[in-house]
Amino acid sequence: RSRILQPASERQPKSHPLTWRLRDDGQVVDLQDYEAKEGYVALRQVLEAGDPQAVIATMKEANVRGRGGAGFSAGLKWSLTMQGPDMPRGYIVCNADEMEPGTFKDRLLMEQQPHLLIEGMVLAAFANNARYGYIFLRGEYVESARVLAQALDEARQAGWLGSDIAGSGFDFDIALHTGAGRYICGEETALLNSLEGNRANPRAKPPFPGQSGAWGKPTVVNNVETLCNVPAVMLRGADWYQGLSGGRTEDGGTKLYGASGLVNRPGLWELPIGTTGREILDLAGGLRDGRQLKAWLPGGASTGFLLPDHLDLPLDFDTVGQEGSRLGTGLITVVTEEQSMVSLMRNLEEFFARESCGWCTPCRDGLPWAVRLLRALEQGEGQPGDIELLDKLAADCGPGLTFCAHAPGAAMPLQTALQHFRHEFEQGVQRPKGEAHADPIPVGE
Ligand code: L3W
Repeated sequence: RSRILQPASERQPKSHPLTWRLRDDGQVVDLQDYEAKEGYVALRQVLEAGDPQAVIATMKEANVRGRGGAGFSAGLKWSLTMQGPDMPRGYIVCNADEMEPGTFKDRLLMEQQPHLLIEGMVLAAFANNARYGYIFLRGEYVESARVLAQALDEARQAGWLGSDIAGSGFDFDIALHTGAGRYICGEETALLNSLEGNRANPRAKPPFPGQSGAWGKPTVVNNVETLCNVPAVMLRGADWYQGLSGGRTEDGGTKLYGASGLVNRPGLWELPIGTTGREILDLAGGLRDGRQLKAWLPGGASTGFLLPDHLDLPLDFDTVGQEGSRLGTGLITVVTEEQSMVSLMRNLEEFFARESCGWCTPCRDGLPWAVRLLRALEQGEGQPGDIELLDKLAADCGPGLTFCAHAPGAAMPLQTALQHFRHEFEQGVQRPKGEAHADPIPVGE
C-alpha cells in the first residue's frame, strides 16, 4: 500500500484539515485515533446546535469549492437541494470513482482517513436532510473498500451512524457501493444511473441532482476530498479555512496537490490552495535525470497543457481556467522534451475513446476517429488535412455539444497540444512510410 500521503512535514502543519490527523507510520487512522484528535467533535457540536442552515451558511462563507475538478461551490450546491417539509428526504453520494489519469488523491484519503470522510458525509447529510448515503467507490480500489467497510462498522457501533446519532434524533446510514471500472461513472449523473442499476449514461442537466437525483430524490454528489474538508470547516470556522490559503488566491483552504510522470519523487502533498506548479515540482524532486520540462497537465488528462512559462501561476480554479486549461484534480503530469506529444495524445485519446459511453455522436464516433488520425501521424503516415480534421473533431466535442464533460475533457488536451506543439503533428504528415518521430519515448499502453 502506498504511503506517499505523509503527515507532519513542515509543509503539512497541524492546521491542515485533511492531513493533520494522519498517523506518522502511515497506517489507517482508526476510530480511536480519530476521536483522540477531535474526530467527530464537529459532528457532535453541529447536531447539538441543530441548525442545518447554519452548516450551509458556514460552507458558503468558507467557499469550499468542489475538489473533483469542476470547483463548484459546495455550500451553494447544498443550498440548492430541494428541501422543505413536503420534500422526501434525499441522499448524500460520495463520488469516489477516482479514475482520472494521473490522479490518486481520493484513494490515499480513503485508505488512511476513512472516518474523516464518514464524518464529512454525516455533516453533509444533516445539512441536506438526507437519510441515506452512498460511497460510490472505484471497483479497483480494493484496499479502500476494505478500510472503509471496517470504518463504517466502527462508526455504526460507536453511534456515529444509524438511528438517533449521538442522541440527536437524526438518522443516517451509509452504504458502500463498488463500481465496475468505467471512467464515465465519475460523471455524477452517470454515477447515479449506475447506482440505480442502469447503464451508466449521463443524464441531461438540469435537473441537477440536488433537484432530482438518485431515484428522483434530492441528492448531493460531492467528491471525497470535498467532503473530507467539511469536519475541519465546521470545527474551526469559515475565516480559519479561508486563511489557510495565506492570501495566495481568493479561494480558501488547502488542496491535495501531486505530481507523477518523469519526476524524482512522485507524491501527494496537502498545500495551501494557490501553490504554484514550480513549488509542487520542487517537492517532487524535479525532473528525472536532468530532463527538461516541455509541458504539463495541471490536474489529469481532461485538462489543457500548460507550458514551463506557467509554472509560477497560482494553481487555483480561476487562474488556471484563464490560461486555457483548468485545475482539474490538481495532480500534475509532466511531459519532458524527449516525449512525443503525438504519441502522448494518441495514448490519451485511446483512453477517452474507450471510456466513452457512446451516447453522443461527437464523442462516440469523433474520439475513435481522432485516435485513427493520431496513430497515422505517429507513424508518419498522416495525410494533408488530417490536422485540420483533428481541429474540427475537437471543436465538435466542445462544451455544450454533448450530454456531459467527457468529450470536452477529451478535447481540451488535444486542442492545447495542437495549439502549442502543432509542429510535432505536422512532422507526421507525408513522411516516408514507417519512419517515426525522432526518439519518442513510449508513453505506455
Ligand atoms: C446546481 C447549478 N448544481 C453546476 C453542479 C453540478 C456538479 C458540479 C460541477 O465535472 C469536471 C470537469 C473536470 N445548480 C449547477 C450545479 N452544478 N451548475 O456543480 O458541475 P460541472 O458541470 O461544472 O462539472 P462536472 O461535469 O460535474 C466535470 C473534472 O471534472 N475532471 C475530472 C476529474 C475526475 C475525477 C476523478 O477521477 N476523481 O475527479 C478533471 O479535470 O474539471 O470540469 O455537481 O451538478 N446551476
